[in-house]
Amino acid sequence: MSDKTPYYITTAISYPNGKPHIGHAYELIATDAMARFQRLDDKDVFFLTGTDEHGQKMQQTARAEGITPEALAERNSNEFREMGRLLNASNDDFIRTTEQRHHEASQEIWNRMADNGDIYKDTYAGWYSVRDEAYYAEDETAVRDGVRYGPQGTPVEWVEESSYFFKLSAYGDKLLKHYEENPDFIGPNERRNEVISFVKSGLRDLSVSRTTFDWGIKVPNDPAHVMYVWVDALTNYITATGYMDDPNGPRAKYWPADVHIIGKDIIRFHAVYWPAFLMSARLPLPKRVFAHGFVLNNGEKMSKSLGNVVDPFELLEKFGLDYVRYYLCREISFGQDGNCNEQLIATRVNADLANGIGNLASRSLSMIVKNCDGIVPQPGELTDADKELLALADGLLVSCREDMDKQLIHKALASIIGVVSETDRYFAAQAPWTLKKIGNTERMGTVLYVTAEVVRQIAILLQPFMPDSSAKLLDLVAAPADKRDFAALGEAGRLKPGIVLDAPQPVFPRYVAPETDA
Ligand code: ME8
Repeated sequence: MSDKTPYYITTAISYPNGKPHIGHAYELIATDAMARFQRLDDKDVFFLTGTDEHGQKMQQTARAEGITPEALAERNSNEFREMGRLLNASNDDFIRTTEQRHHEASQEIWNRMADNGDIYKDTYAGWYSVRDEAYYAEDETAVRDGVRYGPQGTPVEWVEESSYFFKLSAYGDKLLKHYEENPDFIGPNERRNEVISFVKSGLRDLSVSRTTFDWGIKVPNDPAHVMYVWVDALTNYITATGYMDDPNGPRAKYWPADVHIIGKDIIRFHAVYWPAFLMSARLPLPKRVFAHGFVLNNGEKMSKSLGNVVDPFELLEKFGLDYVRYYLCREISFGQDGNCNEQLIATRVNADLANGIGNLASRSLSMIVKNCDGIVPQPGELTDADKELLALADGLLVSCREDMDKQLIHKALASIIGVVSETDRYFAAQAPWTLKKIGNTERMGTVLYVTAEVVRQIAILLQPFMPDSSAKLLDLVAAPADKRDFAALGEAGRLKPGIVLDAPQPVFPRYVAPETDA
């Protein structure tokens, strides 16, 4: 058994009623960067993603396409899996809610909630949004042009049927107490405040089964009912750990999850319903739920009718994976909405990568190759400037860890890139080319050594965000395979004088937009 600390991180599971879009790609990339960061930081990581395949939306889409929901789910779930492969996602499992293991876990959690006296049968009458798969109170809806819409702008329909209910109303105070005692349970703060005021406004019991369609997990002992898709969907996080089946099983150590990464539109399900279900089933609660913002184009929601949809697959073709990963993690403040389009990506990657770390690595390492026979020089006595720069690089891990623990991935990246800028300034001020000209080869060697050492550390820290390009950067400084994790940062893994470097190959080429026939 591993003596590393377990760390469990999840994305939301996506509805496979269509192909993956940029929002799905964004969530997976960001969560992957967090999972990779923790792995490099010596945690025993379990990273889960998958597809949410039941519910009325799936059934309706399948009907419109003239295929079965099974076939729709199978086809699009494969698209999501393929997207994960193209994005270099390092998830340890991919769950599909149509799997047997998940049916069993969902029925188990249902039985536990029922055993606790929290499930009763009645009749539901109210508004339902199929697009959100959500029930809304009348005062959360509004009529425009004769159509009634829910709070997320999706149409709602009147539903009236026999239904099981979950006694959510009994959990308001318990939830508020939990938020109070665990201030980090919901992030960012805007979402925490939103959830608290929603709970304070009073919770009504939740309809948790449907009889007017059958594409779902059957309610135990009452097969005329299928579970409300969110009861089943949220349970996926625990299904994958096998915790309910065997609390000592091989993956049970991962429950409770360290963090669920989700979008802001589904915070209510994760921060209200999910903890209430778990309290009722007497299961431990996840430690944190963090909601990211939406990916927009010039501040506008992407939509087919506006013609402003940014397709993640096209971006990958144009820019290559690591530029897309970098852009999304760096430019959009995680937790806020942000923009994504080709112009913005080009500007950002050229500034930070081609002109930034790429240029720095190539200038400093090619000087070692040309002037030191490719041998990493032995540094002479360090000046204050050298020491200050090394201290900056050595200090990055602590600040990045703090940021990543709060899911502030953009902030961690900004501070890494900040050290690149400092190193650029150092390199320009120390001017090793002048030192060469005046014959001070020892000082030149020291400056090149210090710069290459910072490049090494930057490359290690960039791995979670750009795994392939960072590996190439680490090849350039001949970092051994077992010296690429965070234990090799700082003093412990210092670049070894005397090792031989090859002529640097460009890792971050400048992006030039292809000519268009305008
Ligand atoms: O909500 N920008 O699935 P989903 C950023 N099945 N994120 C976005 C986005 C955008 N433009 N659009 C969607 C579901 N997302 C449920 C989840 S979890 C137990 C069940 C995010 O396919 C969205 O917020 O509609 C969610 O976190 C994820 O993509 C999947 O959305």
